[in-house]
Amino acid sequence: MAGKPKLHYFNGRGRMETIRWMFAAAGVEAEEQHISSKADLEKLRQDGFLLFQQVPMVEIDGMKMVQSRAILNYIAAKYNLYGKDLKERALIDMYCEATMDLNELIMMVPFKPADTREKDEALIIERSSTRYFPVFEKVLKNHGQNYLVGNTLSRADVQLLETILMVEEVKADSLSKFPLLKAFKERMSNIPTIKKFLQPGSLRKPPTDAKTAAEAIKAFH
Ligand code: GSN
Repeated sequence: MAGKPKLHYFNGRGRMETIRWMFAAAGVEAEEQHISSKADLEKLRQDGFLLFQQVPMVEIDGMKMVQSRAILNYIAAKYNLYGKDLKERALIDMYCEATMDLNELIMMVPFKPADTREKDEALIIERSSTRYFPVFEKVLKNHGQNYLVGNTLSRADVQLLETILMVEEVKADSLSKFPLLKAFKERMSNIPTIKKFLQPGSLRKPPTDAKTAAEAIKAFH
């Protein structure tokens, strides 16, 4: 049997967190090799393991994969989280790109100057409540299924749940006007593989604090 996928990244969420989520949702156990200094990153580069000199990098199936989207595409396709045909995949891609736009807004906040925090958070609240959540609420209503696409779990569900939880960390009652999304969140959080990931002891990382952000900046800049 092939070994566990190995995730190379700093010990924080960043661009690896969605990959951690995707493995967890697929029920695949992964292991982590943390980059905690410039020397750790330099070693991976010297060894020729980083195609574009960047992480995330995931060792999987004999490959050293980089580019977070490429990695997610591979995991989703491998573990049947990517729809049953091209049109389902197209929808899944649109939903995922949208959640990623929102996710990225949140992901970057700890790396910005502290004095813009209020403005950054206001934008997240505005974008989620006026641009993204109303659309997903409508998708759930019109589609009438437990999942966003088709009638089975896809990466779109996983990525939306991840991002909902991130928005709630900014504003706890963010779903108050979105009953179907609230029910979606409960349903998804209770899928056994996901439930396990949400419990302590999983590879899930806490929100990036100033100390973790400073460590990442030191390693990557
Ligand atoms: O999605 C991706 O994996 C790439 N398009 C971007 C990867 C990236 O920016 N990696 C950063 C660290 S994680 N933060 O976003 C990185 O490796 N920076 C060092 C560098 O020399 O670019």
